[in-house]
Amino acid sequence: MPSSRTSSPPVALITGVTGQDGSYLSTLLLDKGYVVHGLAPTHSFGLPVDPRVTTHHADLGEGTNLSAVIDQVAPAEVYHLGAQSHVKVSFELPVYTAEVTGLGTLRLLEAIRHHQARTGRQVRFYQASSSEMFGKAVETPQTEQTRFHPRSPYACAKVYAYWQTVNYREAYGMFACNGILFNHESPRRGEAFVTRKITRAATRIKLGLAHELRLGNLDACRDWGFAGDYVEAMWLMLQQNEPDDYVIATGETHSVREFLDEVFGYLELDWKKSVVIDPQFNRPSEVDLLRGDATKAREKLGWRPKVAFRELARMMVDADLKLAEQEAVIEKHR
Ligand code: G4F
Repeated sequence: MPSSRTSSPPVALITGVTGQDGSYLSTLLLDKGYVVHGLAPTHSFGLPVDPRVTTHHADLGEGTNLSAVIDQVAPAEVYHLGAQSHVKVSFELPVYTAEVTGLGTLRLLEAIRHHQARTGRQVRFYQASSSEMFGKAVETPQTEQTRFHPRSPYACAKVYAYWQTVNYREAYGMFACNGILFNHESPRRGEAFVTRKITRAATRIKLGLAHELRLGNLDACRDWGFAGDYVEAMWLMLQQNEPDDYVIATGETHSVREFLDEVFGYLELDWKKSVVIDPQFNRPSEVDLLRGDATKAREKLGWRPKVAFRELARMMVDADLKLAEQEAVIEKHR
């Protein structure tokens, strides 16, 4: 049941609506009968937004316009997905990342707190926390109790946002939840992230559109799940009686090398013939191994992942093969 207790459809606001998660979450909420509003930066080059979503051009760097949008939309639920979310980029833009990913969350929480005080209406808040906060992980698998050791400006900003979310819950009684999501991918994943970079390149190589794939550290291990499954967990968190924090993960870990094996193997190619190791894709400090334990989410939310590693890799390859085929047709007629 959506959290709104009124008879009119519940209203949700999604920040970062042009991203992968924003795209899947919009569809999920629209299918459940929500009125969906989305926050998109004016300069966004993201995914196309479902035409049933009302978009607002507001920026996480600017508190006044966030307040204006919250007051105008009067959402029952806010899903805060907007961020500078690329880990490697955060080393190049640490202050910008702190502004958007860290302070942007605080600005939004403040806008919601003032809106609640003015109107007396409760707004439920979801914070997109990240497994990157575990960083140089002190234990495996990681749970809600695992101590954070962030390894990038991005992860530091996410730790800040995590604690602000907890603090607004404790200090002001806000219904605020952290979803600590491990890596989650899909055919809609941005091409700068390693899984999609690999499936795009491998399918283009298959069709003779490319010959080389330049990558950094192949030994890094991640707990990769399907974004479509993970947005369901976000919604479930906001439907509970009490706000809380949850790890969302598959419980399996695989290296970048294994992802290459899976993708190139499926395409009957040998990745060793195409992959070139390029240090420009290494990070000044790396997160070597992440694997999450989502027992709490399973027991309290009834959530479990539906798509496994192999199926995920193949789903992405199948989608990118179609894209590459379209590119090949365009090439041919050039
Ligand atoms: O795909 P990645 O860039 O994802 P990363 O850094 O784990 O972060 C993603 O997941 C987090 C958890 O959900 C999010 F919070 C975050 O916003 C983002 O969505 O890199 C995965 C691994 C890294 O260890 C990286 O060093 O792949 C390694 N890698 C090796 N070569 C590469 C490359 N990563 C990228 N992006 N590009 C490469 O060429």
